[in-house]
Amino acid sequence: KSSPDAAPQRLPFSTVTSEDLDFFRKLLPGRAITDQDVVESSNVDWLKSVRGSSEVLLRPQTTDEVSQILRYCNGRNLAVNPQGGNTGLVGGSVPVYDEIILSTSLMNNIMNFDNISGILTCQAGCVLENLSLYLEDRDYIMPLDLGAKGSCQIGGNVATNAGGLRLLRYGSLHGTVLGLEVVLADGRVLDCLATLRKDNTGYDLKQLFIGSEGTLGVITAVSILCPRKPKSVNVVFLGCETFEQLLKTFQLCRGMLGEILSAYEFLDSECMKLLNTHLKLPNPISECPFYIVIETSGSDSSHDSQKLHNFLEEAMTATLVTDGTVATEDSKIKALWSMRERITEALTHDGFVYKYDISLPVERIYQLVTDMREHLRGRAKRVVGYGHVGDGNLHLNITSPAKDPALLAAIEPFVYEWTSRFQGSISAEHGLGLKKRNYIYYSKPSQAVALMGGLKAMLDPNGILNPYKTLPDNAQ
Ligand code: FAD
Ligand code: 2HG
Ligand code: ZN
Repeated sequence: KSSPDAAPQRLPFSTVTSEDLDFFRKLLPGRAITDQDVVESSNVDWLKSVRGSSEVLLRPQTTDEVSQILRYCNGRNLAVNPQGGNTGLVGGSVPVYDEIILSTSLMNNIMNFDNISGILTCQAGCVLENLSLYLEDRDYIMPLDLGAKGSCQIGGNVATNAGGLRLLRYGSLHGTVLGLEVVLADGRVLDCLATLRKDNTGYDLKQLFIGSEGTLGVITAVSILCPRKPKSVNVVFLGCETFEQLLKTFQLCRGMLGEILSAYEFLDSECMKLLNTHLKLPNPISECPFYIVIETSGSDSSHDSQKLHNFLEEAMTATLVTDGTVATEDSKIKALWSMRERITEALTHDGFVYKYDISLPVERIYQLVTDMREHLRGRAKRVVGYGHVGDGNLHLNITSPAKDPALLAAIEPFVYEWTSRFQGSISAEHGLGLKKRNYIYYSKPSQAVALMGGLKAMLDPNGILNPYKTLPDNAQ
């Protein structure tokens, strides 16, 4: 019996022939790439932790081209790896063997924006930050925001059901995505690109593809409900002594800021050291064991600052927080957000990173970090905790000078068993990809996994779409 971490066996897909290349080159003139220098960057993930050996990168521009590619590959039994901005953190976005990489990067047209309803319809390859800039000019914003915004694409966001920094306020993509266009494995185009807020005509098929990580279909277009751009935004960076105080501050802040609260994020002092050391970002306040980033977004700056002022006064008087700074102008807001958004980047400079993305009842999230530190007793270089407190989502990262199998054996399955004991999820927002696929049973019963396997078999009977990902090896 192989260990859950063992590399999967290559499944019996065909390999690409010169006839196949002729077909792709004719279909996509100049956009069927075989130059290995170019293909190489699409074979490696953002973390540089997994590497495939694909020799072909396809760059379609239209849904019809995606449809023709998949119909052909399905007929030839060629495996395909859908790829957006390649910022995924679980090894799902790059091939494992020689799967053809189907990149959505050239599918970057905005198709429509309705400035009464706030509904945006665009191709899947639009970069999140470009969509944000487009909307800001029209007094709207995207309902999601994340540190990878400059590279990740809306199709990749939907395919992973990315959470990010605004989920607390605007909810998950399962709520904000109103419609999808998806090309199925055999090339059929499923047009569920509705722009309606309400639609109960039968099963809500688009939901199946949100978070399916490229295993059920290629998302080619998205319609999404966007909130109005807030007229007033404030960001507060606070320090506190204990995680218990951080949670009490959260409760206080929910009560006192109410509808204007748009983010409640945290980092611990180990994260601060990473930011100082590797990115030379100075601590904006005095040293504390825990730091909180609070954002408010509202429509009346005097009302918002009054509320914020009252909250801060109360938090200080109750000695829940020990220090803090407030930003209202853009450049300082950005600087404070960097302290939270750039931790993932800072970690990559610290050595080999073991990354965990855990959902737990919120009062438990930091206990996992302290238990892990105690459990590892100095065997790791660093054990850091940060994340989306408001969503009960901890990012636990453990670094070591180099890849260390003994350390990994100490972390896993401890981390998964701990999470499962408290009914948590072993992947809150990053998905399962290649790296976490075999741990799905810690968070899902076998009947649920079997049903997932059944859906996969129905939609992609030859299993050509993103093989070795999401589903455990015994359900591929
Ligand atoms: P890719 O990485 O290219 O792909 C991700 C998965 O989706 C793969 O399985 C791929 O096969 C599939 N896929 C991509 N496009 C399509 C498509 N059109 N159709 C079907 N399948 C497709 N995630 C969060 O949830 N919250 C965060 O706060 C967050 N912050 C991040 C910060 C940084 C610095 C980085 C590097 C990553 C972060 N992520 C976060 C992880 C990641 O999920 C997101 O960056 C993003 O959602 C991935 O989008 P992408 O376009 O890069 O997709
Ligand atoms: C974040 O919230 C991302 O910053 C990345 O989800 C988390 O790198 C990580 O562990
Ligand atoms: Zn996150």
